[in-house]
Amino acid sequence: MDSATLHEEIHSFFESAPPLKESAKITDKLNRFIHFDSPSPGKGRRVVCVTSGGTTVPLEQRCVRYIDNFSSGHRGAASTEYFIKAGYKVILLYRRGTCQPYCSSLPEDPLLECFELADDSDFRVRQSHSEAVKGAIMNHHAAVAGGLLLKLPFTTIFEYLQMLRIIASSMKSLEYHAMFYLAAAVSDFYVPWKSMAEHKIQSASGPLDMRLMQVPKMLSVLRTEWSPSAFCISFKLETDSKILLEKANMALKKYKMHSVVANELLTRKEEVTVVTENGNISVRRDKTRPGSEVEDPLVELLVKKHSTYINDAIAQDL
Ligand code: 9Z3
Repeated sequence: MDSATLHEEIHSFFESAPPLKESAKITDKLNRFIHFDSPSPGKGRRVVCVTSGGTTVPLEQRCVRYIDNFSSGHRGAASTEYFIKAGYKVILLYRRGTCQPYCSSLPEDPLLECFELADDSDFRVRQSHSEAVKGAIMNHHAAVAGGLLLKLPFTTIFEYLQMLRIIASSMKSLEYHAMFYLAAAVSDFYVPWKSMAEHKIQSASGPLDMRLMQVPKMLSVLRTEWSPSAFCISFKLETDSKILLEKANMALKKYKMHSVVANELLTRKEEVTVVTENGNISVRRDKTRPGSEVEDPLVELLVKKHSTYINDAIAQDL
């Protein structure tokens, strides 16, 4: 596809999308977070936008049904913790209801399982969960109060791409210190808002025949226009290992990514392959350490690559 057609498709995607609620408030939050809300603000501070969870594609404007993309949000939540540990400020663009940073040791329904009634009018943390709850609250509080974590939720593909565009524009001025870590599972197909049924589609009308349009690939405009100096990592998910690396390599070249993290659905928590221009690097979870996560060595590797990228950019500027 030539660049004029892609731009036209992107333009029409955003033109026809329902307006993003509170976009001015989001922009304001982002600008404060990126430039001010930190004990040591400034251009040298590294900021990463981590995207996490799957986008939905509504089938009706007053949405009753939608198509969903698989992602628990674990990759994004765990990676956020490791980026913060490495000194980054993290903008976490996450799907509502998916895994959150610092919550992995809490039960699935924390409110009901972590607390118990003390008497008729009061409640307390259950003894068995008190360490986990304390740890989660302290870590989360330290990250937010220290100006290191800003969480922004999305649900639909429209919200996700509109928010990604706003975030990228806000991060543009950070130049090489910005990073995008695009772990969200993004829909490839969608129903344009204007051709979408307003009300619930009726089953009495017989089998449903629906045409889905292709979501324009925004990765290349993110790289070339929205935030052209940022270090960009995208993810490639496949269920067939035979095509995974080839597809990741294609994405690397087509969208000019700095690395593509290739993962297979079934083994994604054990190993990933970081595909780069200079070859592939396999990254595995350290099985000898109980509770270790593949995101730990993955983020470590990407942080090193980002450092090299920044140093090269500074050397070129001199
Ligand atoms: C991934 O590949 C993520 O690693 C997972 C993480 C979604 C598998 P979980 O959230 O899983 O921990 O359960 N994300 C990217 C998937 C994606 O949609 N990539 C696009 C593609 O493959 C490119 S942007 O075409």
